[in-house]
Amino acid sequence: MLIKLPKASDCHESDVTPESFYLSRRSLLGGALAGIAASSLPRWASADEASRYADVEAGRAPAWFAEKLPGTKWQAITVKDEAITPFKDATHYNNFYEFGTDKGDPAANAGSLKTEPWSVVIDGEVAKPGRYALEDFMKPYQLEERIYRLRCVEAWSMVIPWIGFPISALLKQVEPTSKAKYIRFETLQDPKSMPGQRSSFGLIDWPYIEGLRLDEAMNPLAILAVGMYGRELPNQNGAPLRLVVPWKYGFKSVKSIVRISLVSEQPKTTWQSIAADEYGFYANVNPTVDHPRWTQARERRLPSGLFSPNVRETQMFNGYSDEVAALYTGLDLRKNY
Ligand SMILES: Nc1nc2c(c(=O)[nH]1)N[C@H]1C(S)=C(S)[C@@H](COP(=O)(O)O)O[C@H]1N2
Ligand SMILES: [Mo]
Repeated sequence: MLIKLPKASDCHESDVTPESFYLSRRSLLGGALAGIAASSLPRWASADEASRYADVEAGRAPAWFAEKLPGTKWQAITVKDEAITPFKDATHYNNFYEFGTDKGDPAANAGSLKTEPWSVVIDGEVAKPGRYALEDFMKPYQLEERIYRLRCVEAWSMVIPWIGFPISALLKQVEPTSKAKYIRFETLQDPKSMPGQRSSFGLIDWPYIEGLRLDEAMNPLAILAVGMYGRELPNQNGAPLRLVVPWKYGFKSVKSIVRISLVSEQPKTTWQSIAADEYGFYANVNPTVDHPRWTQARERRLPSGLFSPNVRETQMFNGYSDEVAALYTGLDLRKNY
């Protein structure tokens, strides 16, 4: 993100596909292209799920995901009048430093990540700590599709259809004690499969850590995602389990989670440790508080090309003020950036 000190103007237009198009496959169903389209779909997908998004690359969904997917509550929350970012852009323009610092590195390198078997540890201030195989961990939760804006602190944005479940449902299961004030998330640490963790480039103290205040985690918009675009998460997007908090800068949405801890003190997060004056704990999207090195008033919505830069005004809390502003009454958002 900032290790290479990019400026807001540092837009690698060649990284994105200017002419990428988004088209619901629904409109193709029954048409001449339907047969071709269907062949590129995940093997488990029913015709209905198959028709949901265009140009979705086939995945290899774990059995638990394939079983749960048909029960998904589709478009439980969505955005109005904003096009969904093409699958190709959402999966080839990524930040996942464990796999390299260039936007194309995660797509190129994350194939080495082994997501099955996967286990998640729940610990800290909870009545029910434990280590769970992911398929058991997921059992209590009904999947929901949430179409959210994603705003990176680097001033680009996308609209992504996630599949996941609210963190509040997890907290109900694990029962935080009265001492729990924050929730801390930890990414896998595995230098064997994550080239970024073995590079000499030593700014980041792995594993990647993020956190939320408990009331933020309880907000209905905060989810743990296991899928996107009607399929399981591609590795580069944080398979098999990642956080999504749409009113905060993207770096809060930690990927490939192996440990979730309820804690009494505010966790020290990865980006805070690297540059506390640039990346705060809150990291709420805020067009009126600039990053020390660039403005946050505007963003580039991907796909964005040289001749159609697709710049838009950034919205307070990324457009989710109605849902989340009350969490911050009385808090100085200039100090608590
Ligand atoms: N473990 C881990 N999680 C991470 C990152 C990372 O480098 N490592 N990058 C963050 C940043 S800066 C952003 S913008 C989002 C990008 O998510 P996406 O690639 O799925 O769009 O992931 C976040 N989660
Ligand atoms: Mo980001």
